[in-house]
Amino acid sequence: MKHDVQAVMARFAVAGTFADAQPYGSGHINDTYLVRLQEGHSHTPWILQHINRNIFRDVPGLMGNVLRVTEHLRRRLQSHPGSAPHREALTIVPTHDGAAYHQDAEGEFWRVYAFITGARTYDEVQSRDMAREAAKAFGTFQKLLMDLPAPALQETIPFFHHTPNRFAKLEAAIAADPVGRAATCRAEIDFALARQALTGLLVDQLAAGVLPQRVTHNDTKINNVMIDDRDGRGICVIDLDTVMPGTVLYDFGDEVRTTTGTAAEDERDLKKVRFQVDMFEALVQGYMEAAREFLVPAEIDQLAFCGRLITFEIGIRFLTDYLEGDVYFKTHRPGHNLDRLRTQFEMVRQMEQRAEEMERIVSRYR
Ligand code: ADP
Ligand code: GN1
Ligand code: MG
Repeated sequence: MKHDVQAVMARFAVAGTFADAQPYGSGHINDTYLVRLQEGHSHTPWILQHINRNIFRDVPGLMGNVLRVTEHLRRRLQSHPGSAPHREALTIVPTHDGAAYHQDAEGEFWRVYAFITGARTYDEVQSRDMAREAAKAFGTFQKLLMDLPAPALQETIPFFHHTPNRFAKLEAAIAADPVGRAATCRAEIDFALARQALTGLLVDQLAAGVLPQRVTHNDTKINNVMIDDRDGRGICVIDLDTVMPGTVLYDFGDEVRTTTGTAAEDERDLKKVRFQVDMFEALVQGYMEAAREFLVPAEIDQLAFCGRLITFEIGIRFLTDYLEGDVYFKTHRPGHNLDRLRTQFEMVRQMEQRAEEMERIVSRYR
Protein backbone atom coordinates (compact mmCIF):
# COMPACT_ATOMS: atom_id res chain seq x y z
CA MET A 1 0.00 0.00 0.00
CA LYS A 2 1.37 3.39 -0.89
CA HIS A 3 0.21 5.06 2.35
CA ASP A 4 0.75 4.41 6.07
CA VAL A 5 -2.92 3.78 6.62
CA GLN A 6 -2.52 2.63 10.20
CA ALA A 7 -0.84 5.89 11.26
CA VAL A 8 -3.45 8.01 9.53
CA MET A 9 -6.33 6.05 11.02
CA ALA A 10 -4.93 6.67 14.51
CA ARG A 11 -5.73 10.37 14.09
CA PHE A 12 -9.48 9.73 13.94
CA ALA A 13 -11.85 9.33 16.87
CA VAL A 14 -12.68 5.66 16.38
CA ALA A 15 -12.52 2.85 18.92
CA GLY A 16 -10.39 -0.28 18.56
CA THR A 17 -6.95 -1.27 17.34
CA PHE A 18 -5.84 -1.54 13.73
CA ALA A 19 -6.52 -5.01 12.25
CA ASP A 20 -6.05 -4.65 8.47
CA ALA A 21 -6.66 -2.43 5.44
CA GLN A 22 -7.08 -2.85 1.72
CA PRO A 23 -7.49 -0.53 -1.28
CA TYR A 24 -11.18 -0.28 -2.14
CA GLY A 25 -13.40 0.88 -4.99
CA SER A 26 -12.55 1.89 -8.53
CA GLY A 27 -12.46 5.69 -8.53
CA HIS A 28 -10.21 7.68 -10.86
CA ILE A 29 -9.20 10.49 -8.49
CA ASN A 30 -8.97 9.74 -4.74
CA ASP A 31 -7.58 6.70 -2.91
CA THR A 32 -10.10 4.73 -0.87
CA TYR A 33 -9.26 2.12 1.79
CA LEU A 34 -11.42 -0.29 3.71
CA VAL A 35 -9.90 -0.31 7.20
CA ARG A 36 -10.90 -2.78 9.89
CA LEU A 37 -10.45 -2.03 13.57
CA GLN A 38 -10.67 -4.69 16.24
CA GLU A 39 -12.29 -4.55 19.67
CA GLY A 40 -12.20 -7.89 21.45
CA HIS A 41 -13.50 -10.43 18.95
CA SER A 42 -15.37 -8.02 16.76
CA HIS A 43 -14.12 -6.09 13.74
CA THR A 44 -15.57 -2.79 12.57
CA PRO A 45 -15.07 -1.57 8.99
CA TRP A 46 -14.43 2.09 8.13
CA ILE A 47 -13.88 3.94 4.86
CA LEU A 48 -10.67 5.98 4.85
CA GLN A 49 -10.02 8.29 1.90
CA HIS A 50 -7.00 10.21 0.72
CA ILE A 51 -8.28 13.29 -1.11
CA ASN A 52 -6.42 14.29 -4.27
CA ARG A 53 -5.37 17.87 -3.60
CA ASN A 54 -3.96 18.40 -7.09
CA ILE A 55 -7.51 18.16 -8.34
CA PHE A 56 -9.41 19.47 -5.32
CA ARG A 57 -7.56 22.73 -4.68
CA ASP A 58 -9.70 23.78 -1.71
CA VAL A 59 -10.14 20.71 0.49
CA PRO A 60 -11.38 22.70 3.53
CA GLY A 61 -14.06 24.23 1.27
CA LEU A 62 -14.90 20.82 -0.14
CA MET A 63 -15.24 19.28 3.32
CA GLY A 64 -17.37 22.26 4.37
CA ASN A 65 -19.76 21.38 1.55
CA VAL A 66 -19.79 17.69 2.48
CA LEU A 67 -20.49 18.49 6.14
CA ARG A 68 -23.35 20.83 5.33
CA VAL A 69 -24.88 18.37 2.90
CA THR A 70 -24.61 15.29 5.13
CA GLU A 71 -25.98 17.16 8.16
CA HIS A 72 -28.87 18.55 6.17
CA LEU A 73 -29.71 15.11 4.76
CA ARG A 74 -29.62 13.64 8.26
CA ARG A 75 -31.99 16.31 9.60
CA ARG A 76 -34.39 15.82 6.71
CA LEU A 77 -34.29 12.00 7.03
CA GLN A 78 -34.86 12.13 10.78
CA SER A 79 -38.24 13.70 10.19
CA HIS A 80 -39.21 10.95 7.71
CA PRO A 81 -40.87 8.06 9.54
CA GLY A 82 -39.27 4.73 8.61
CA SER A 83 -36.02 6.12 7.33
CA ALA A 84 -32.60 5.10 8.68
CA PRO A 85 -30.44 8.25 8.61
CA HIS A 86 -27.19 6.40 9.42
CA ARG A 87 -27.63 4.22 6.31
CA GLU A 88 -29.23 6.77 4.01
CA ALA A 89 -26.69 9.55 4.47
CA LEU A 90 -22.91 9.43 4.82
CA THR A 91 -21.52 10.00 8.33
CA ILE A 92 -18.21 11.85 8.65
CA VAL A 93 -16.05 10.59 11.50
CA PRO A 94 -14.15 13.42 13.22
CA THR A 95 -10.49 13.49 14.19
CA HIS A 96 -9.47 13.52 17.87
CA ASP A 97 -9.46 17.33 17.57
CA GLY A 98 -13.05 17.33 16.34
CA ALA A 99 -12.15 18.27 12.73
CA ALA A 100 -13.90 16.78 9.69
CA TYR A 101 -10.57 15.86 8.07
CA HIS A 102 -6.92 15.34 8.92
CA GLN A 103 -3.97 16.98 7.19
CA ASP A 104 -0.75 14.99 7.60
CA ALA A 105 2.86 16.22 7.84
CA GLU A 106 3.21 16.14 4.03
CA GLY A 107 0.12 18.29 3.66
CA GLU A 108 -2.05 15.43 2.38
CA PHE A 109 -5.75 15.38 3.31
CA TRP A 110 -7.64 12.43 4.81
CA ARG A 111 -11.19 11.70 5.93
CA VAL A 112 -13.11 8.79 7.40
CA TYR A 113 -16.72 7.74 6.79
CA ALA A 114 -18.72 5.24 8.80
CA PHE A 115 -19.06 2.09 6.69
CA ILE A 116 -22.58 1.39 5.47
CA THR A 117 -23.24 -2.31 5.91
CA GLY A 118 -25.69 -4.56 4.10
CA ALA A 119 -25.37 -2.62 0.85
CA ARG A 120 -22.84 -2.26 -1.96
CA THR A 121 -22.04 -0.41 -5.16
CA TYR A 122 -21.90 -1.83 -8.68
CA ASP A 123 -19.58 -0.65 -11.44
CA GLU A 124 -22.01 -2.03 -13.99
CA VAL A 125 -25.77 -2.05 -13.67
CA GLN A 126 -27.24 -5.51 -13.07
CA SER A 127 -30.90 -5.03 -13.97
CA ARG A 128 -33.56 -2.52 -14.95
CA ASP A 129 -34.74 -2.55 -11.33
CA MET A 130 -31.30 -1.41 -10.23
CA ALA A 131 -31.28 1.38 -12.81
CA ARG A 132 -34.68 2.57 -11.60
CA GLU A 133 -33.64 2.43 -7.95
CA ALA A 134 -30.38 4.29 -8.58
CA ALA A 135 -32.14 7.06 -10.50
CA LYS A 136 -34.76 7.36 -7.78
CA ALA A 137 -32.03 7.67 -5.14
CA PHE A 138 -30.29 10.49 -7.02
CA GLY A 139 -33.64 12.24 -7.53
CA THR A 140 -34.43 11.93 -3.83
CA PHE A 141 -30.98 13.29 -2.98
CA GLN A 142 -31.69 16.41 -5.07
CA LYS A 143 -35.14 16.76 -3.54
CA LEU A 144 -33.89 16.55 0.06
CA LEU A 145 -31.29 19.23 -0.68
CA MET A 146 -33.67 21.73 -2.25
CA ASP A 147 -34.13 23.54 1.05
CA LEU A 148 -30.45 23.58 2.04
CA PRO A 149 -30.15 26.90 3.88
CA ALA A 150 -28.08 29.70 2.26
CA PRO A 151 -25.32 30.45 1.44
CA ALA A 152 -24.80 28.48 -1.77
CA LEU A 153 -22.31 25.62 -1.67
CA GLN A 154 -18.76 26.45 -2.71
CA GLU A 155 -17.78 25.74 -6.28
CA THR A 156 -14.97 23.32 -5.46
CA ILE A 157 -13.96 22.78 -9.09
CA PRO A 158 -14.88 25.88 -11.10
CA PHE A 159 -16.52 25.20 -14.49
CA PHE A 160 -16.79 21.50 -13.63
CA HIS A 161 -19.75 20.83 -15.93
CA HIS A 162 -19.23 23.76 -18.26
CA THR A 163 -19.01 21.79 -21.51
CA PRO A 164 -17.88 24.77 -23.69
CA ASN A 165 -15.01 25.33 -21.26
CA ARG A 166 -14.09 21.63 -21.49
CA PHE A 167 -14.19 21.96 -25.27
CA ALA A 168 -11.85 24.97 -25.19
CA LYS A 169 -9.40 22.94 -23.08
CA LEU A 170 -9.55 20.17 -25.66
CA GLU A 171 -8.81 22.63 -28.47
CA ALA A 172 -5.82 23.94 -26.52
CA ALA A 173 -4.51 20.40 -25.97
CA ILE A 174 -4.89 19.59 -29.67
CA ALA A 175 -2.99 22.75 -30.61
CA ALA A 176 -0.20 22.22 -28.07
CA ASP A 177 -0.01 18.43 -28.52
CA PRO A 178 2.56 18.31 -25.67
CA VAL A 179 3.38 14.58 -25.88
CA GLY A 180 2.89 14.10 -29.61
CA ARG A 181 -0.23 11.95 -29.42
CA ALA A 182 -2.60 13.91 -31.68
CA ALA A 183 -1.54 11.89 -34.72
CA THR A 184 -2.63 8.68 -32.95
CA CYS A 185 -6.26 9.81 -32.52
CA ARG A 186 -7.18 11.92 -35.54
CA ALA A 187 -10.56 10.23 -36.05
CA GLU A 188 -11.52 10.84 -32.41
CA ILE A 189 -10.38 14.47 -32.61
CA ASP A 190 -12.50 14.98 -35.74
CA PHE A 191 -15.49 13.34 -34.03
CA ALA A 192 -15.14 15.80 -31.15
CA LEU A 193 -14.58 18.92 -33.26
CA ALA A 194 -17.67 18.16 -35.35
CA ARG A 195 -19.86 18.44 -32.26
CA GLN A 196 -18.93 21.83 -30.83
CA ALA A 197 -22.46 23.11 -31.42
CA LEU A 198 -23.82 20.80 -28.69
CA THR A 199 -21.61 22.04 -25.94
CA GLY A 200 -23.40 25.23 -24.89
CA LEU A 201 -26.98 23.98 -24.95
CA LEU A 202 -27.44 23.49 -21.21
CA VAL A 203 -25.06 26.10 -19.79
CA ASP A 204 -26.65 28.79 -21.96
CA GLN A 205 -30.10 27.94 -20.62
CA LEU A 206 -28.73 27.90 -17.08
CA ALA A 207 -27.12 31.32 -17.54
CA ALA A 208 -30.37 32.67 -19.01
CA GLY A 209 -32.38 31.40 -16.05
CA VAL A 210 -34.44 29.02 -18.20
CA LEU A 211 -32.96 26.12 -16.22
CA PRO A 212 -32.94 26.61 -12.45
CA GLN A 213 -29.76 26.29 -10.44
CA ARG A 214 -30.06 23.66 -7.72
CA VAL A 215 -27.83 21.69 -5.34
CA THR A 216 -26.47 18.88 -7.49
CA HIS A 217 -24.11 15.93 -7.05
CA ASN A 218 -22.15 16.20 -10.31
CA ASP A 219 -20.67 12.67 -10.29
CA THR A 220 -23.72 10.41 -10.43
CA LYS A 221 -22.05 7.29 -11.77
CA ILE A 222 -23.96 4.12 -11.00
CA ASN A 223 -21.19 3.17 -8.55
CA ASN A 224 -21.87 6.23 -6.45
CA VAL A 225 -25.12 4.89 -5.04
CA MET A 226 -25.26 2.09 -2.49
CA ILE A 227 -27.78 -0.63 -3.30
CA ASP A 228 -29.32 -2.52 -0.38
CA ASP A 229 -28.37 -6.23 -0.40
CA ARG A 230 -31.77 -7.30 0.87
CA ASP A 231 -34.35 -5.35 -1.08
CA GLY A 232 -32.34 -3.78 -3.92
CA ARG A 233 -33.31 -0.23 -2.97
CA GLY A 234 -30.90 2.61 -3.72
CA ILE A 235 -30.32 3.62 -0.13
CA CYS A 236 -27.46 6.10 -0.05
CA VAL A 237 -25.81 8.49 -2.46
CA ILE A 238 -22.06 8.64 -1.81
CA ASP A 239 -18.94 10.33 -3.23
CA LEU A 240 -19.94 13.89 -2.37
CA ASP A 241 -16.72 15.68 -3.41
CA THR A 242 -18.39 17.52 -6.25
CA VAL A 243 -21.68 18.58 -4.62
CA MET A 244 -22.08 22.11 -5.92
CA PRO A 245 -24.63 24.44 -7.44
CA GLY A 246 -25.60 23.24 -10.92
CA THR A 247 -28.33 21.87 -13.15
CA VAL A 248 -29.92 18.50 -12.36
CA LEU A 249 -29.49 17.62 -16.03
CA TYR A 250 -25.79 16.85 -15.74
CA ASP A 251 -26.73 14.54 -12.85
CA PHE A 252 -29.41 12.71 -14.77
CA GLY A 253 -27.12 12.68 -17.81
CA ASP A 254 -24.29 10.95 -15.97
CA GLU A 255 -26.71 8.25 -14.83
CA VAL A 256 -27.59 7.71 -18.48
CA ARG A 257 -23.91 7.62 -19.42
CA THR A 258 -22.98 5.01 -16.81
CA THR A 259 -26.12 2.88 -16.80
CA THR A 260 -27.39 2.46 -20.36
CA GLY A 261 -24.26 0.87 -21.89
CA THR A 262 -23.51 -2.85 -22.08
CA ALA A 263 -19.76 -2.43 -21.52
CA ALA A 264 -17.35 -1.01 -18.98
CA GLU A 265 -16.19 2.59 -19.36
CA ASP A 266 -12.77 1.33 -20.51
CA GLU A 267 -13.86 -1.62 -22.71
CA ARG A 268 -11.41 -2.05 -25.63
CA ASP A 269 -13.73 -3.94 -27.95
CA LEU A 270 -16.21 -1.36 -29.25
CA LYS A 271 -18.44 -4.11 -30.63
CA LYS A 272 -19.39 -4.83 -27.03
CA VAL A 273 -20.59 -1.26 -26.45
CA ARG A 274 -24.32 -1.05 -26.96
CA PHE A 275 -26.79 1.60 -25.79
CA GLN A 276 -29.83 -0.04 -24.15
CA VAL A 277 -33.00 1.91 -24.50
CA ASP A 278 -34.81 -0.19 -21.88
CA MET A 279 -32.25 0.92 -19.28
CA PHE A 280 -32.89 4.51 -20.31
CA GLU A 281 -36.60 3.98 -19.75
CA ALA A 282 -35.93 2.50 -16.29
CA LEU A 283 -33.87 5.57 -15.40
CA VAL A 284 -36.56 7.98 -16.55
CA GLN A 285 -39.16 6.07 -14.61
CA GLY A 286 -37.16 5.99 -11.36
CA TYR A 287 -35.98 9.57 -11.65
CA MET A 288 -39.46 10.94 -12.39
CA GLU A 289 -40.86 9.05 -9.41
CA ALA A 290 -38.64 11.12 -7.12
CA ALA A 291 -38.29 14.34 -9.12
CA ARG A 292 -41.60 14.88 -10.91
CA GLU A 293 -42.83 17.10 -8.09
CA PHE A 294 -40.01 19.63 -8.42
CA LEU A 295 -38.80 19.54 -12.04
CA VAL A 296 -39.85 22.42 -14.28
CA PRO A 297 -40.88 21.71 -17.91
CA ALA A 298 -37.61 23.14 -19.28
CA GLU A 299 -35.72 20.49 -17.30
CA ILE A 300 -37.93 17.61 -18.43
CA ASP A 301 -37.50 18.83 -22.02
CA GLN A 302 -33.76 18.04 -21.82
CA LEU A 303 -33.86 14.62 -20.10
CA ALA A 304 -33.45 12.79 -23.41
CA PHE A 305 -30.57 15.00 -24.54
CA CYS A 306 -28.50 15.45 -21.39
CA GLY A 307 -27.05 11.92 -21.37
CA ARG A 308 -25.62 12.43 -24.82
CA LEU A 309 -24.13 15.76 -23.77
CA ILE A 310 -22.36 14.55 -20.65
CA THR A 311 -21.14 11.40 -22.39
CA PHE A 312 -19.60 13.72 -24.97
CA GLU A 313 -18.20 15.92 -22.18
CA ILE A 314 -16.54 13.03 -20.34
CA GLY A 315 -15.30 11.73 -23.69
CA ILE A 316 -13.56 15.03 -24.46
CA ARG A 317 -12.12 15.10 -20.93
CA PHE A 318 -10.57 11.64 -21.48
CA LEU A 319 -9.34 12.81 -24.90
CA THR A 320 -7.80 15.96 -23.40
CA ASP A 321 -6.09 13.92 -20.71
CA TYR A 322 -4.77 11.47 -23.29
CA LEU A 323 -3.35 14.37 -25.33
CA GLU A 324 -1.82 15.92 -22.20
CA GLY A 325 -0.04 12.69 -21.26
CA ASP A 326 -2.47 11.14 -18.68
CA VAL A 327 -2.07 13.75 -15.97
CA TYR A 328 -5.60 13.89 -14.50
CA PHE A 329 -7.36 10.50 -14.39
CA LYS A 330 -5.62 7.49 -12.85
CA THR A 331 -4.61 5.14 -15.66
CA HIS A 332 -3.70 1.47 -15.27
CA ARG A 333 -2.34 0.65 -18.74
CA PRO A 334 -0.95 2.47 -21.80
CA GLY A 335 -3.78 3.89 -23.88
CA HIS A 336 -6.26 3.63 -20.99
CA ASN A 337 -7.70 7.10 -21.58
CA LEU A 338 -7.88 6.35 -25.30
CA ASP A 339 -9.97 3.24 -24.61
CA ARG A 340 -12.20 5.25 -22.28
CA LEU A 341 -12.81 8.07 -24.73
CA ARG A 342 -13.61 5.62 -27.54
CA THR A 343 -16.37 3.94 -25.51
CA GLN A 344 -17.80 7.38 -24.68
CA PHE A 345 -17.85 8.49 -28.31
CA GLU A 346 -19.37 5.17 -29.38
CA MET A 347 -22.17 5.74 -26.84
CA VAL A 348 -22.67 9.28 -28.15
CA ARG A 349 -22.95 7.93 -31.69
CA GLN A 350 -25.60 5.41 -30.66
CA MET A 351 -27.54 7.93 -28.58
CA GLU A 352 -27.64 10.25 -31.59
CA GLN A 353 -29.30 7.47 -33.56
CA ARG A 354 -31.82 6.75 -30.80
CA ALA A 355 -32.61 10.39 -29.97
CA GLU A 356 -36.23 10.36 -31.12
CA GLU A 357 -36.98 7.13 -29.33
CA MET A 358 -35.56 8.62 -26.14
CA GLU A 359 -37.73 11.73 -26.56
CA ARG A 360 -40.82 9.54 -26.91
CA ILE A 361 -39.98 7.68 -23.71
CA VAL A 362 -39.59 10.92 -21.76
CA SER A 363 -42.92 12.17 -23.06
CA ARG A 364 -44.62 9.05 -21.65
CA TYR A 365 -43.41 9.80 -18.12
CA ARG A 366 -43.96 13.56 -17.98
P1 ADP B 1 -14.15 7.51 -5.48
O1 ADP B 1 -14.16 9.00 -5.59
O2 ADP B 1 -12.79 6.99 -5.50
O3 ADP B 1 -15.09 6.88 -6.45
P2 ADP B 1 -16.08 6.79 -3.39
O4 ADP B 1 -16.40 7.76 -2.32
O5 ADP B 1 -17.09 6.59 -4.45
O6 ADP B 1 -14.66 7.19 -4.00
O7 ADP B 1 -15.73 5.40 -2.70
C1 ADP B 1 -15.23 4.30 -3.43
C2 ADP B 1 -16.04 3.05 -3.11
O8 ADP B 1 -15.99 2.77 -1.70
C3 ADP B 1 -17.52 3.18 -3.42
O9 ADP B 1 -17.80 2.83 -4.75
C4 ADP B 1 -18.16 2.24 -2.42
O10 ADP B 1 -18.16 0.91 -2.91
C5 ADP B 1 -17.23 2.30 -1.23
N1 ADP B 1 -17.75 3.24 -0.20
C6 ADP B 1 -17.58 4.58 -0.15
N2 ADP B 1 -18.16 5.10 0.95
C7 ADP B 1 -18.71 4.07 1.61
C8 ADP B 1 -19.42 3.93 2.86
N3 ADP B 1 -19.67 4.99 3.64
N4 ADP B 1 -19.82 2.69 3.24
C9 ADP B 1 -19.53 1.60 2.49
N5 ADP B 1 -18.86 1.65 1.31
C10 ADP B 1 -18.45 2.85 0.88
C1 GN1 C 1 -14.00 10.89 -11.96
O1 GN1 C 1 -13.44 9.87 -8.99
P1 GN1 C 1 -14.50 9.31 -9.85
O2 GN1 C 1 -14.03 8.09 -10.56
O3 GN1 C 1 -15.81 9.14 -9.10
C2 GN1 C 1 -14.32 12.36 -12.26
C3 GN1 C 1 -15.73 12.45 -12.84
C4 GN1 C 1 -15.83 11.62 -14.11
C5 GN1 C 1 -15.42 10.19 -13.80
C6 GN1 C 1 -15.37 9.36 -15.06
C7 GN1 C 1 -13.51 15.02 -9.72
O4 GN1 C 1 -14.87 10.42 -10.97
O5 GN1 C 1 -16.01 13.80 -13.16
O6 GN1 C 1 -17.14 11.63 -14.60
O7 GN1 C 1 -14.13 10.11 -13.15
N1 GN1 C 1 -14.24 13.14 -11.03
C8 GN1 C 1 -13.56 14.32 -11.01
O8 GN1 C 1 -15.45 8.01 -14.73
O9 GN1 C 1 -13.03 14.80 -12.01
MG1 MG D 1 -17.11 6.92 -6.50
